[in-house]
Amino acid sequence: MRLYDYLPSGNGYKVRLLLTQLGISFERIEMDIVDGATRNPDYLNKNPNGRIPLLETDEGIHLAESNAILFFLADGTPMLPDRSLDRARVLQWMFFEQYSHEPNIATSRHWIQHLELTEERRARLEEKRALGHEALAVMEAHLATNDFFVARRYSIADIALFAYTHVAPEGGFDLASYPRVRAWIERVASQLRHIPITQG
Ligand SMILES: N[C@@H](CCC(=O)N[C@@H](CS)C(=O)NCC(=O)O)C(=O)O
Repeated sequence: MRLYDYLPSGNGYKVRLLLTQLGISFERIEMDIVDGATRNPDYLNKNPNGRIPLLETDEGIHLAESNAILFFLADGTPMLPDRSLDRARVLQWMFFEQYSHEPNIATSRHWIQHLELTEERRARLEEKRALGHEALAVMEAHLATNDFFVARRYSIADIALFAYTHVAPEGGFDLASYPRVRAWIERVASQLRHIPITQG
């Protein structure tokens, strides 16, 4: 199993974390995305969308999109519930993550940490800040009556949301007014075989 990855990426981290917690050994290939490493013809043959993470199985099959990779790897393990409604709820939270959370919180972090803050980006950051806080408020409300996102236990829905939530302050999001989100971050970080985002 091979994972095309980029260490600061939360999307890559989701897969690294799940592989580690499932005890699956893998080779990690670091791609310098800021330098355009995912846009060369060789890599585009593997993933025409030119992004990490990308999973390469021992049979040579390629699978892109972090949450699709989580779903594939977790199937048949305790990290993905069996009941169809619970599986749909996992997808519900993973689509929420990709539409309402990641484009605002992860993108702000990437721009602030790695890219030049042009006037245009500064203006768009303001908009992303408001939308990112809306997503955090949705999470805070759900966690008022739940310890985890689905089926009252740790699953890939938590991994998908944890990846960029726990580093949200690096994107300018103060988590002080989200005490339940902060308690959930602690719960996720205390799961067996947890690794930090900085660990390859
Ligand atoms: N929806 C995709 C997003 C993947 C993505 O945006 N990857 C970024 C790093 S987090 C990337 O590879 N960017 C490089 C580029 O766009 O050239 C997923 O969840 O995997």
